[in-house]
Amino acid sequence: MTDTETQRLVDGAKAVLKANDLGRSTKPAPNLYPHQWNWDSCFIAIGIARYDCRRAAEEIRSLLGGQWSNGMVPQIVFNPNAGGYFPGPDVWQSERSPDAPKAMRTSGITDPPVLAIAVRAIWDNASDRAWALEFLRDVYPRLVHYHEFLYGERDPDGTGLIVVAHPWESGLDNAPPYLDAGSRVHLTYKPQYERLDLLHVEAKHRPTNKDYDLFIWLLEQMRAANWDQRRYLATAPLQVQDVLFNSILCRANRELAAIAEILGESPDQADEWRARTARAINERLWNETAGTYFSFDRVAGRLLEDDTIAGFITLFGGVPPPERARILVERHLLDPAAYWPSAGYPVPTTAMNSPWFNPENYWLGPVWVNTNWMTLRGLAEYGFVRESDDLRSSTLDMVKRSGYREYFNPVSCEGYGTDSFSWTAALTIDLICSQPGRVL
Ligand code: 2M8
Repeated sequence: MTDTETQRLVDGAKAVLKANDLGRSTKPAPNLYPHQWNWDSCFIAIGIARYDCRRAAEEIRSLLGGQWSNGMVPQIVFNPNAGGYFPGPDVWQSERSPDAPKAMRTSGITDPPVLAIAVRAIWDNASDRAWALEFLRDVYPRLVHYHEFLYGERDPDGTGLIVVAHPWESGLDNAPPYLDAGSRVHLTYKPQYERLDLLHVEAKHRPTNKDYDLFIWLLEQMRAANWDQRRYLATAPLQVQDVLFNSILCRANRELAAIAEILGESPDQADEWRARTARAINERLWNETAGTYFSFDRVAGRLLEDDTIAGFITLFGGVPPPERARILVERHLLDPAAYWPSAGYPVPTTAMNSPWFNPENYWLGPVWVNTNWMTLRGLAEYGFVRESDDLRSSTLDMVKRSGYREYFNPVSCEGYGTDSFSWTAALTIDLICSQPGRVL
């Protein structure tokens, strides 16, 4: 890509983020997602930190404004000035829980825990060290509290494997493991609701009505328990010890330990959490025959052997020993029939040779910039530098060709979902800046 093309990509990305700016937070997209989402804001902050650390810090402070008193950082912090999203605050009714914040309304579940990773990125980019230290000091106890929530309330076996209780908590809502585990959930009634997402995106690119029935029915079960995590988990019909979520948590613990050291606090707890979760992923989620990691269905008591991108996110988490990393990369990631199309765009979110694969539908196959971003960082850290560089180039090329779309066809590169998608824009900036010798 020429310097002019790269500059155009950066300018376009900044324009998307500016247009989606709500003041102290950024909505993921202009119409489809008008509130603040947890992991979206973390990726957004990582991109914005490349040119405006104070604004990136505001993004995080705004998200933490929605933190519950039990430590949970919710998946959505609702913007009181926006409607048009289903399920909105009146459906979630977070106020049923004494733990929910009083000043604002949020959803009642969490999201993949990218938070400490974003905070660390702000520190790494800040030139005003005194200001950055103040920022770390301010948010650090709340990051610890969030991780205490995950280990205290979402690790019923005490193994270090956190349970995801709703497909929306996984971030990969209709990915095969959730449709698989979801197919065993018996919906005791048909929930009544009206979808709004289909006003903005074609149905064939979004989850099905059947998937939404599961999403809403589960929401209603959790709401009936007044968002009491322990009470709900005791009989929860969907419980997944998710590879992607737990791998991100390993990475977040590593960054949390680094933040602790910067602040002169003890890193021991974060280190112990990281080691515990990494050990459990290696002991319980690795499948020797397949040569990859799978999520575990805690209700059915079995691995969800659906081949998805989640296995590669373990690299970002620093989870696999070198020998397993080599198997993951050489046998799976670089397989042209599965994840690395010879004339196309890696990395499809579901293997192309999986029966679930659909190149146009949401998390069932399209390429997403955030999963590529995590995968290529993991690759570089495990020494697969050329593959990481190639993945960065193809990801940027994809955005250059099709715009700041939500997701992309791995073969044709066609963009789907919403346009002007914030994390695509933000991580495009970060990918450009992470090239050697490149500053904005
Ligand atoms: C998508 O999920 C939301 C529910 O959280 C939705 O479909 O309404 C997912 O891609 C999720 O990972 C993402 O955080 C969210 C906002 O971009 O959209």
